[in-house]
Amino acid sequence: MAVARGASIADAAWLSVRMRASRYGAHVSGGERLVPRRYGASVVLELLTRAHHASERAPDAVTVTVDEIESDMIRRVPALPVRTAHVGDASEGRAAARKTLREWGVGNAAIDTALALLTRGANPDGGNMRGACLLDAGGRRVERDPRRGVRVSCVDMEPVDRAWFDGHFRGRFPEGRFRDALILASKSASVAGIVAEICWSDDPGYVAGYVASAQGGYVRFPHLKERGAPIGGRVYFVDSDRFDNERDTAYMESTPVLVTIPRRAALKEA
Ligand code: WAQ
Ligand code: MG
Repeated sequence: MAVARGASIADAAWLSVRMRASRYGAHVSGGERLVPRRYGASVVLELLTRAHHASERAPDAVTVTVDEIESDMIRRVPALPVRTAHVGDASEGRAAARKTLREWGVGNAAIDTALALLTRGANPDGGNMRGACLLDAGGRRVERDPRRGVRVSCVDMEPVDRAWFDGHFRGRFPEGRFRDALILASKSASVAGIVAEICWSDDPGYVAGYVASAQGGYVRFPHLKERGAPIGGRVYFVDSDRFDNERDTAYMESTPVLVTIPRRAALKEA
């Protein structure tokens, strides 16, 4: 391999680092990063630390997987523009989220199903899923494994943009959940067959959520569930005519993508 003077072979590749934590076999938390190789060790440590602190439920098993990624395999997609819809409580938030999804062309039947799944827990065995549900226009689940769902992975923010983002939002969003959610939403919105998404956290203390789409961007709602509720999740609304389940699921789970911030001004006021 040819390496430029001053660089080292160890810098030539990137690493996809994935973490999943469980307790008695049930999903507790997860995380995904895509970083230059030299950050690998510190990112593994960061995800392990997160596994043990991210949730009120202590995990009894944590798996960290590290895969090498050639830099020329990585695609870049722009971060979705962001706005906040100011709502006073969860029911106002859900009504506003529904209205936004309707404007983006999602039908009431699919929205009803999504809200019901995210409220009671989308896992057929009960509780949270590790990944996301896929719903077609009729509200039918089309993900291949409804227990696991689709886990968007092999994705991160371009390091220089991530550093800017964290500096800019440290005060308002110290936990990094907004950043992590924007990264996942931006990758998913780059799939032509995904019409929109809705998400809120399974963390009982984190009540904000969002809807997102390629056409409308990332719309945050400071309240999308009741405080204390331990159930959350993600639902992608797909257009079955354009969504190729096998190809697009493979893209979401394993095509390396870096989310870039082409215009910082578009995020500053989020
Ligand atoms: N791919 C697919 N689904 C995922 C992924 C992933 N990489 N990560 C989490 N999920 C699913 C899974 O079912 C979780 O139970 C659920 O989403 C919630 O995950 O702007 O923190 O990590 O401040 O708890 C929204 C940010 C935060 C709102 C969402 O989600 C804002 C959050 P959590
Ligand atoms: Mg969580």
